Amino acid sequence: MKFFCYLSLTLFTLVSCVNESILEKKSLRATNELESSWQFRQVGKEQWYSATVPGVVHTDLLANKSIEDPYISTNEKDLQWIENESWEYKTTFNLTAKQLESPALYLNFEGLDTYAKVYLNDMLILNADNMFVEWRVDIIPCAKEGANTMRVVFESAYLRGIELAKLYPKLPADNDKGVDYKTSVFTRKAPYHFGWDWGPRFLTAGIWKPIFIDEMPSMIIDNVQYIQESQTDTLATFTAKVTLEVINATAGKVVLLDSVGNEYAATLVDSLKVGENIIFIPFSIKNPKLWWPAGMNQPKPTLYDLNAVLIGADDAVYDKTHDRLGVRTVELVREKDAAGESFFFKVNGEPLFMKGANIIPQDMFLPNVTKERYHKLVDIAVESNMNMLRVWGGGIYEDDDFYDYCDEQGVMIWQDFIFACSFYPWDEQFYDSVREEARQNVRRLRNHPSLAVWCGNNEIDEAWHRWGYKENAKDYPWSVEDKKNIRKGIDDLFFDKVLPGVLEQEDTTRPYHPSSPLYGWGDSRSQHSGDVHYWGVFHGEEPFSVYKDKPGRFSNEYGHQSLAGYDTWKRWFNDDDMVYLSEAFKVHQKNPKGYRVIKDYMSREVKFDTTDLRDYIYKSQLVQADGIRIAMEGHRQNRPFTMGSLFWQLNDCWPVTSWSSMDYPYNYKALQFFAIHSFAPTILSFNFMDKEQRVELWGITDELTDKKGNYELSLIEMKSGNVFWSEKRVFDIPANTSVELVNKSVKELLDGKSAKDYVLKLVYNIEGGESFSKMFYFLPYKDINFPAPKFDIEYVQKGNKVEVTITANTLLKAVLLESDVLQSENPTDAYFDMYPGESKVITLTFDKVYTLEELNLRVKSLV
Ligand code: BMA
Repeated sequence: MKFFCYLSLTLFTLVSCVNESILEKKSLRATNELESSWQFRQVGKEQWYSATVPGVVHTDLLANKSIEDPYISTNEKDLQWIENESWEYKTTFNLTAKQLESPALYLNFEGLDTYAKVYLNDMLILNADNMFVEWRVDIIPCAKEGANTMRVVFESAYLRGIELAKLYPKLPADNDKGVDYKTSVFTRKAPYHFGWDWGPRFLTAGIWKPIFIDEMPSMIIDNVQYIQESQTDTLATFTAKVTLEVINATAGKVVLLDSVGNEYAATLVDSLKVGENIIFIPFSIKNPKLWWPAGMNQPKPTLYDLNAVLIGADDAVYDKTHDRLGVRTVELVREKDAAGESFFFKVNGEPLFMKGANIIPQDMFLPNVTKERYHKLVDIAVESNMNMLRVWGGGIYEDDDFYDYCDEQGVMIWQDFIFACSFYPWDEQFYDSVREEARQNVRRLRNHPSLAVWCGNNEIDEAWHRWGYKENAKDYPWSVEDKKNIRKGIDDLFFDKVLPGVLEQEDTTRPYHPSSPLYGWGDSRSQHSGDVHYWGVFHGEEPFSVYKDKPGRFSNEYGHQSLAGYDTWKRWFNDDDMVYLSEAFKVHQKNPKGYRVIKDYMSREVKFDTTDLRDYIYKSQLVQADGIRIAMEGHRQNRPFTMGSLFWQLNDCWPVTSWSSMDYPYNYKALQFFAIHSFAPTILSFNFMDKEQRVELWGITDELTDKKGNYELSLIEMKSGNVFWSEKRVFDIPANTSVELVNKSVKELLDGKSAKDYVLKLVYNIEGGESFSKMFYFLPYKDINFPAPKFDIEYVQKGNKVEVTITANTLLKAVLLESDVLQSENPTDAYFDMYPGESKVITLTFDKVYTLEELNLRVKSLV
């Protein structure tokens, strides 16, 4: 039942009165995590084993040494039996008479993966079927004082998926992605668990999020939405939409307080009804400090603590919530223009270029993803000068810790709902489950200032229009009716009904984009309208230079594969796996084209020999990084036509050959080091127009102030460093723009010198900021006569760190410091070029102190 209490009823606005004591008061609502000793077993077997909650069956089996580590070597293949079984978890917990006297006593399951029957004292209390939903059950009817036993029985999601699939025409099992869509789309379980083109198949089951005992007083705060109404330099106004759940109360006061108890506003309601009561409370923040994304040369994002406290007529505190607000506006500007339709974000009224990457879940076994790991991921994004991450629709809605930290660090989030690359059921029962999932997750995430846009799904509209299913009567013998139904499912879920309906109710403050991208990359409209996933490079096997010709308006997926680092493989592979194309390497490459595409692109750029695995890996990473740099910087050069560049993909979920810029869990590939520079707020950037044989130099800044500086461009001989010609200039880049500084033909630049032996050297200084150097090579590396590398090297050991100073005597291309001991952190830099005479200090970190003999440090570079 809904009951709206408007402010006109009774309102106190007790500005600047301090209410610290309210914040300190204990709430009558008590939640306790159920951490009691859990056990689990395979259904049908006698033996119980100890279990960890939150957890999943794979990690419990591993902890009990019942299986080998799923990530090692070819173990994935041997562990597929787990998904066919049912698994049972049990525990015993005590309840007191006082707890049982609560107006309601709930068990809150924050997440069950996925088909779970929950029994309390042998009574069925819950039948769960969606891993993205939080379940809540009042246990008073079947709980007792003293010991209570709870059992949770998980049925195989795969077998359930097969049963559900029988009710529908055959839906795509896209071999291109190696994904078992035919069962995954019927189950509301993380799609990537069923396998993806960078992920193994592990259909986990288990209590993947905490369980709480929730002692309810007679009324609670069910949820609060903070809606920003207006923003000026002197005032930001908000409305708090507070939803109370009342079991048995008639009056209550909601007070909004800051972190030290200063009151923003308070509302007394004296006509509460049993059930849902919605209260609107306006309040304001004077002289607000704005929330800005990272990398704008703005202060760290400001967050305002908002505590909502529910106080009863007896003056007791019944319930509290805590949120942190950011004062900011975010608009997604999609306007028709001469070229097509724009797609860019305006933050606080400023059009901002979005730089970043797509993320996938950080692990196959989600309970392993801790708060620290979320922080690490976001820290890396910020260090890499990213201001946006896309939470991709084949994974999960991430944990609160992730969004909290993005709020703090100024990383904007593009949030897909969890649907990807296929077609989903079109019946009301499925829609209801999705509605509940969406409603809960929107409520959970909508107060985060970092959340910039909701997106219905990944590539589903594109799949319908362009992936050939509906034309492929042989594999998909769909009747006219089937096709109508499948399209109706897409329209209902994403365009017309289900998700738009939930957002209409729960969050109208953000833009909604029904399906990403707007048009598929093979459709020419994708180049001038909306967001684009440009896969002509890699999947279409076009050259990297196409990135410059086809930058799109907002490029939110593009990528190229490389192998994980040598040390990463060493960690997860046995010695005899460490051979190119060994069975283990094949198991850890899920792209159906195997290693062929990587190899083909490498042959275009470098000389290599697959028998030297270390060298092959190093070059695969260099080729990936160079290719993606063309896109990252090309997109930025092309602003304001192009206003976003999010590459595919930042992270991996296990050790694998993939499109990632760092391998599992956080080892930087060459691409990560390149991203740090290519996404830096202000850069000078080369562009090679290969058809015209011209070289451009661009000045780009995303900062909101004009940038000045100077640069020296010279043609040098790689072997000696001798300067053939050189010019010094100052530059001036107006705020938030890119400008062309140089545009010359290769002929003019080389002036008779050989492209095999000469290189353009650029050194630039940004006024009041940093200095950079970079090279431009006129030919693919395989055609260049790199000189035999000559350098001086010095080491200074500081505990477990080694500072390495390298001074180049010849040009050094793509320098990587290798060692015999695994580094425990990423080096401070790698894959950089050095011109003759240049010195650079790199710090390496190890888990303890080693002698230089043990480390056996080596300088690798491209020859
Ligand atoms: C994109 C993503 C993923 C996939 C990636 C690489 O389209 O949406 O489905 O992993 O391509 O193929």
